[in-house]
Amino acid sequence: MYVKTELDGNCLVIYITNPPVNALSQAVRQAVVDVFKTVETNLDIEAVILTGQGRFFSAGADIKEFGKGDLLPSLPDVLDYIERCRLPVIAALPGTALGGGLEVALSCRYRLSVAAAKVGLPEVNLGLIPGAGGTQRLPRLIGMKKGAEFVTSGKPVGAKEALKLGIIDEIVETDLLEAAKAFARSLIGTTARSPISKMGPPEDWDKAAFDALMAKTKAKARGQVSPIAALEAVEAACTLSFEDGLKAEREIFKTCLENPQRAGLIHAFFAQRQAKKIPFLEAAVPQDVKSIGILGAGTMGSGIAIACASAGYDVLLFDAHTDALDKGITRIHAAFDHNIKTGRMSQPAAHSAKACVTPISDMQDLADVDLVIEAIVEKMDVKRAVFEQLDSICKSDAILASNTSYLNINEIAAATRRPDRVLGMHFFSPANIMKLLEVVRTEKASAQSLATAFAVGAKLGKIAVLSGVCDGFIGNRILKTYRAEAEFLLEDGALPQDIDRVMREFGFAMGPFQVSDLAGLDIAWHNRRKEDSTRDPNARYVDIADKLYDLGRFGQKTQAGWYDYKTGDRTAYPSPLVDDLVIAASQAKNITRRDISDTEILNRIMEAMLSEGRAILDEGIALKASDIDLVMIHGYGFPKYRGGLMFYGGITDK
Ligand code: 3H9
Repeated sequence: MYVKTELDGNCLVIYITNPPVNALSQAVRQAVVDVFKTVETNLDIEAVILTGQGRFFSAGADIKEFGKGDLLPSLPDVLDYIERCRLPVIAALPGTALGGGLEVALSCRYRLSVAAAKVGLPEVNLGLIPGAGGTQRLPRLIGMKKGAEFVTSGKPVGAKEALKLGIIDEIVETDLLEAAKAFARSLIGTTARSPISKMGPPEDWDKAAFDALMAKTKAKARGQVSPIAALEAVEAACTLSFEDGLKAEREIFKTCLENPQRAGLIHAFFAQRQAKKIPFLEAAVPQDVKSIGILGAGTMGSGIAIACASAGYDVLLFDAHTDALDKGITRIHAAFDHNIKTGRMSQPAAHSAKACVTPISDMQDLADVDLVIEAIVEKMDVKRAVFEQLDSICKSDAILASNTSYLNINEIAAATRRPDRVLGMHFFSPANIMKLLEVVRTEKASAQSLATAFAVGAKLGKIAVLSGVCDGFIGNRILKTYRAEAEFLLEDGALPQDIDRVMREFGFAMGPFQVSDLAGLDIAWHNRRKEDSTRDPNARYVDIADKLYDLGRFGQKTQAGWYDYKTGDRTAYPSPLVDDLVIAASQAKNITRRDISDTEILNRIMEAMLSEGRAILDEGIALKASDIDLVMIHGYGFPKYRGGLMFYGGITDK
């Protein structure tokens, strides 16, 4: 049953009934059309309400149906039935209406909602544009500028904002359906307002303003086509009749549907949902976590503290050095103040988050916390000593997590008497912004401990992915092969600026050498020295970065690294000195430099990463190929519209 109806006197309530989110699958569309046909013939019905069963009005078209051909009736056909209905249809939103869900609501004559409802057109995030009149109706209703914002950002707004914009006519604080019925009955015998399709084009249409918006959208899209396509459809709404605009929208929608970016983005959407589905954690009940101790008030520890406090956890921030602790607290407060300034957080929310963070200089104060996240120096002996100490201080059921980027957490766990409650929670810098969290499964970690880490990750708004223990876990291990191959390419004939350009054109925000200049060549140099004793002496080692370090070229911080920089200017200028160094490095190894095409650069880097990805899968470090995709997208800037590394390489989960 995809639609349920209830007749209350002369008022028909139609419920979309397709749990969990009332997606508008073919069966739902057919059922809605069938009901509307009966409305036409049953003249006892004098008022019609369309609503959703449960907490969603509808999350839009059924994403699983894309790419499966035309499954009739189409959503635009359904909207046609609703709009042409002999009675004015009232949409009653019991919760969220997204994409096609909002388009359905916009085809109704009036819209009422609960206060918790959200509305939005997020199709752009799936590589699509609204394809059932959303780009034509919404700008007519709320104007070109606001309409453009909706379709290009894909961000939903709350009911209050929707009311202000005129998307919703009324927020109902009492019983939604009773209010909707009363509203519908009050219309009987009156002339209802015209449908949105009969409204004139947006009054704020301004070609110059639109062109500026398009230029901004193109710059921001970085290779993704859907935001630009969505804006083109808005232009059609402003310059064509409704019917012609609808045709233009349909054409643009179809082009997006066939673009591989749509498949990549939809893969990423489902990958995110799949990452939570871990067979051996299904039965585990997460522990209750209210308070979190964070060890280390450096950049990473402070970022984690901001994320935890923003999510409402009580945070005890420990650092053995008073200076570092003071700096950490200052950094945290500055971040919350910045959030207020930029409108990301309300003043009361930021103040209460600030109040959640308590600085402590005595580790004994961690005795009662539910979870500890350690973010101190990357030295095994120091970490083992700290975990041994934590083990004796913290209550017996507290979970102890390390934020190490590459150390063997099994060894850290072995320093405690609770190895089942020790695991990795690897955040990415800045930890309050970056979405990725690698939850690292140690040999003895219990299902409950891992489930708890996932639950905390979800509360922090992170995309948590399970990783096994290995050097660098999933992400840094792949990153290492990326960097290594980029450096091999240098010796073989490419220059840093060639490689960086190719990777930017592929969709990364920055190339590997720009990233290296940003992160600091000195830090990477120290990391390499730690690996000297264990590195395979027969492995190919490129020493150009060491030579740059010797010259004091540490990257942006010294205004010289792989590139040259000017004061107050972060532009990376290719450096003749670095070019000479690169050429000299090839000569020193008797490598004859040759022209390396852009295609070779891309293919070699991708193949190096893919080969590591395959090994990570084979070894069981990642459970699924799509988990690797998520790590690369959300931790390393792999373009989401390409679906992630493994998807790009044609490797998907069975
Ligand atoms: C569109 O409408 C195009 C039209 O303009 C034109 C057409 C011609 N379809 O995220 P959750 C599943 S494009 C199918 O874990 P939450 C999801 O996979 C669409 N399935 O819950 C998951 O399944 P499972 C535009 C969907 O509460 C389950 O529902 N709409 C759809 O954290 C629960 O999802 C969007 O882009 C769907 N549309 O978040 C909205 N949506 O249990 C996309 C969800 O098997 N959806 N599922 O893993 C979302 O943003 C979130 O899912 C939502 C709920 C906010 C709705």
